[in-house]
Amino acid sequence: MLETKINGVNFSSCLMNASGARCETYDELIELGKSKSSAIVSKSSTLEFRNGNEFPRYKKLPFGSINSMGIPNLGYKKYIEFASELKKNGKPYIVSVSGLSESDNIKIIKEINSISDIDFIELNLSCPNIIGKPQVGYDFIQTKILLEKTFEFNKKKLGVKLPPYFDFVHFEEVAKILNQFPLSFVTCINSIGNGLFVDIESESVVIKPKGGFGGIGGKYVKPTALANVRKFFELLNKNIAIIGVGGIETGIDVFEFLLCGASAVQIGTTFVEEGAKCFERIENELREILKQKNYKTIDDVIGKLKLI
Ligand code: RRO
Repeated sequence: MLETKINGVNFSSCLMNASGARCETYDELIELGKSKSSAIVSKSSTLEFRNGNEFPRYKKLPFGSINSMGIPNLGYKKYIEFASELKKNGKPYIVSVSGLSESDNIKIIKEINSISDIDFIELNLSCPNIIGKPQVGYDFIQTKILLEKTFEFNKKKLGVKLPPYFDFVHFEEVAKILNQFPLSFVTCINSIGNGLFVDIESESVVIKPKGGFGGIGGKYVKPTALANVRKFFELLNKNIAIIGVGGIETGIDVFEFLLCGASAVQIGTTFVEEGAKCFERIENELREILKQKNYKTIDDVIGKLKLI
């Protein structure tokens, strides 16, 4: 009932973790393997190990979260090394790549191309938290050049993780670029970059890096995430699947993303706060709402949002 397929690869359900949430260490990835997440998505990886930004760098907020992690990760070689063990779970293994430069991205993607136990690359074009580095996805020329260089050699199934867009002209410009490449999927959205939360009691910011500015996730971003999924569903070639992320807490939230055109969804803030049991709970809630509405499979729901 909840199975989905992305570029010929079967997923036992449409629910998986979002990159960044509890997926940095070997133990966290093994736990994802044992959970009901239908895939294992790694933390965004860079050429070398990174400690990330200063603490505190993540804070739960009343309706979501703010983070400025700064890509703490083990370095891409470790996520390659873990692949054969992680594949024993039989789930797709998706390695997120967020090189600090175009040449870093190309080098990492080249190496992953020869690793058969990695099913997909999720190329992150949207990390908002590296000081002095703009989000690649907001620079359309740089995005196009990176994808051109990647697909000169890339044979691995590859998707891109996008920042949120807010303007119809920007959606059209980005979609025109993405449609030129054999992408397996787009994941939208990454956190809304450079939000600010104020703690009234201490009269201060709540995270240390970048003067308190950080990526906003959770309920705050759900309408923006749904809008991005919907717009890209309208504009992208039908062979590019859409993975929705942003503020999913319940099965009803997933149902909304499916209606807007997502073939799968990823869970970030809720997974951080609730742990791996969230996948089973949300799966059960989704099954319940599909039953109530007499849907047999999620394919009957995907993209069927009605206009009034
Ligand atoms: O590590 C981070 O600071 C981070 C990344 Br790579 C990302 O893509 N999105 C985010 O909210 N934080």
